Amino acid sequence: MTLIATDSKCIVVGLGITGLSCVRYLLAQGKFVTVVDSRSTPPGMAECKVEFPQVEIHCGKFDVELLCSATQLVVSPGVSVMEPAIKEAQRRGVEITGDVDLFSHATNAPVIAITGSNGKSTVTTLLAEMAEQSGMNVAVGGNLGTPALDLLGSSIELYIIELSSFQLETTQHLGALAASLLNISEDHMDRYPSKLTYLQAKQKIFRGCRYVIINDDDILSSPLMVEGMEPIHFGLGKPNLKKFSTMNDGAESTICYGFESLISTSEIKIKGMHNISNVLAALALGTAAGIDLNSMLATLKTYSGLKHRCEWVRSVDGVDYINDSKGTNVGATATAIESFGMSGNGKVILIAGGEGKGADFTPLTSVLSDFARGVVLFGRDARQIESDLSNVIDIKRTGTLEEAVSIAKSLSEPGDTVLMSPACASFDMFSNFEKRGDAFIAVVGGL
Ligand code: UMA
Ligand code: ADP
Repeated sequence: MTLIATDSKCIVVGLGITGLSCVRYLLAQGKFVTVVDSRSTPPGMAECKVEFPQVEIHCGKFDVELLCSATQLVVSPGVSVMEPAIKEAQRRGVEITGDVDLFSHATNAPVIAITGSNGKSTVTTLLAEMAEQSGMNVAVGGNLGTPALDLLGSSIELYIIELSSFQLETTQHLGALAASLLNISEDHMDRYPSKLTYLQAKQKIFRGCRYVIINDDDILSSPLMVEGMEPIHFGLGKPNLKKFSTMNDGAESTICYGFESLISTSEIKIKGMHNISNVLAALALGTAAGIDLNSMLATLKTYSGLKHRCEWVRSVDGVDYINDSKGTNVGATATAIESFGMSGNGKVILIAGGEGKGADFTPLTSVLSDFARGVVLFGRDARQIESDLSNVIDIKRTGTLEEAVSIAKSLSEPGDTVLMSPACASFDMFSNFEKRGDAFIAVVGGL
């Protein structure tokens, strides 16, 4: 006989991959589950109908009374908790939660959690590779791709999850073994009324956390420390006790812990100062997780980074073409321009544009005037970006990525770098950043 806990009614809000993972998990817990999605045909609908024919699915505008009839709303990351129907349900006493809360209640195994405006996927995957190389049975996912609930397994020794501000909005208590807010720069301003609200969502990662991994280069990465929390620091600045940083004796630069050198930066496969910062974060998180130091250092010599992140594509007529399609906010793009501007012999020609997410692009002006020869803009918000950057540099605007690459080529000189780092989401023209990166690679391949 199956026992059904009919005292509670869970409504899953959103039927993408997260919504599906929540339905699957809640039904296995014996809960009564209904699904709502404001889209007319949400991507998970067909699968849900086949796998769980007993679950009611309501599509279209959220029905406030329906949401208020729930005991619990399990809200997907794509839906803001500020959505009026959700606010109203909350006002009437309905519990608001999300998949990450459900996940953290469901496991006793240690969880390492990573958020930040940039570098999340790099740190998450690097740390996962370190843990695997040390022989641990790890599960890795979250915002990276696999919803947290789909990672659950009885033999998992360590969970490593990347979390977005969207996922953290609904996370009341994570209780991670170690957590890090890698850095903060403006993003998702179409979802948040201010940078402060975005930061407040990110800071929720530290709730109930044991080891707090603090970036000394970004003051906003640190929470208000409470009893039971232990800090481990990292940063590109001066070495210190209990800190992962870098030392330079003139001849070589090394990664160090405290005042002890661990590995020369020249031995690390991923390049650029932002990646050194990512390496330091991974070492600090790995130390908190008890991963063997030698395994971590060995991984640094082999981990080659993820596709679409400052990825070298090809050299044509002495010009390097770089795919940074995952550069989807101003902070990431500024970092990429600086990184290639400082390391290359020539100048950068930036290809940018897409869905601007309400961002202010003016912070790009100083790095562009220092390192760029020109900017080529494409996509929906090209005009707004142009007006934010006006008078700084030679700007061209065009309709397609093909034309953008061709214009960038005509502007370039030997030694230059053509960098596609859009500072924008891709959804105006592509289904995701991977498709945009692949399109760039294909166009560059045809030059
Ligand atoms: N949507 C509606 N109505 C709804 C529900 C969703 O219009 O009722 C829209 C959302 O506005 C969004 C889209 O549908 O544009 C997808 O939302 P979702 O919550 O169904 O998303 P999932 O398919 O479950 O994927 C989510 C994350 N997506 C978002 O946060 C938008 C994925 O991160 C994540 O990999 C996945 O869960 C597993 O954890 C993607 C992402 O773009 C890669 N993340 C943002 C980023 O990295 O910048 C935060
Ligand atoms: P996220 O998962 O947070 O989007 P990724 O690791 O996928 O971050 O990197 C996306 C882009 O962000 C990179 O291609 C690079 O341009 C930039 N980036 C990566 N790490 C950092 C960092 N530590 N600081 C600033 N920018 C970074």
